Amino acid sequence: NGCVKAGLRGALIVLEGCDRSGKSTQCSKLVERLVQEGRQVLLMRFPDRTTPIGQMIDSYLQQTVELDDHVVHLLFSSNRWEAMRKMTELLQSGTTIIVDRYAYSGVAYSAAKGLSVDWCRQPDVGLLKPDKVLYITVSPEKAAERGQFGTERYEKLDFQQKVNNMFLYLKDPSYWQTVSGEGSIDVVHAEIYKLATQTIKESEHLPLLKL
Ligand code: DGP
Ligand code: NA
Ligand code: NA
Repeated sequence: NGCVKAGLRGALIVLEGCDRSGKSTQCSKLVERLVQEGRQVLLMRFPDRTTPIGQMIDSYLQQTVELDDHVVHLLFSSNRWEAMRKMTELLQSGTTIIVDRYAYSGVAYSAAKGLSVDWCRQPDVGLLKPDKVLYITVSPEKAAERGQFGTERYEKLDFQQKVNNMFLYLKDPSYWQTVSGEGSIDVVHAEIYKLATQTIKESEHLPLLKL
């Protein structure tokens, strides 16, 4: 029934989307349900603002410091790299990891500022490759209606439109699936739950890959 089985690895499942797409709500709901079912599951998010690098990123996002766009890009990537050893061990020991944002946010947000996509991809080469990316789409107008938009750097309608376009450009149909985030929380959850449980099942015998 999907509970812990000896020797099987966990799946790496990433939720991506623009700000206010409902990603974080959906990540929590998904993890809560999988845990209730008795599965070995962990929720992670990037940026992880708790590490020293994450604290620099947090200051940048809260607009209390200014940093060069390249520097910020490398900090976000470093923040993912510092979690790789732990993530690899967890996956190999059978824990599924649900991740709120990953390297695709890294490229989408930095390339939306005008940095080259090729340059942006390089620091993330070698990170663990997700088994599935679930891209939650909400029109930027709808996202902006959801409140609190505009308190952090990047949370502006025209910039979010650029980010959304970059995500669509980066989307790799071989392991990405798009989920409409415009329905009710429960409707969106049902779709994400279905795709996530399929992915857990399909990944258990596959090798871990790298970006
Ligand atoms: P969140 O805590 O998920 O709302 O993310 C904070 C903000 O940081 C959000 O606007 C998206 C942006 N972001 C997340 N990851 C990256 C990244 O790797 N690079 C850049 N430039 N921005 C990112
Ligand atoms: Na945000
Ligand atoms: Na969020």
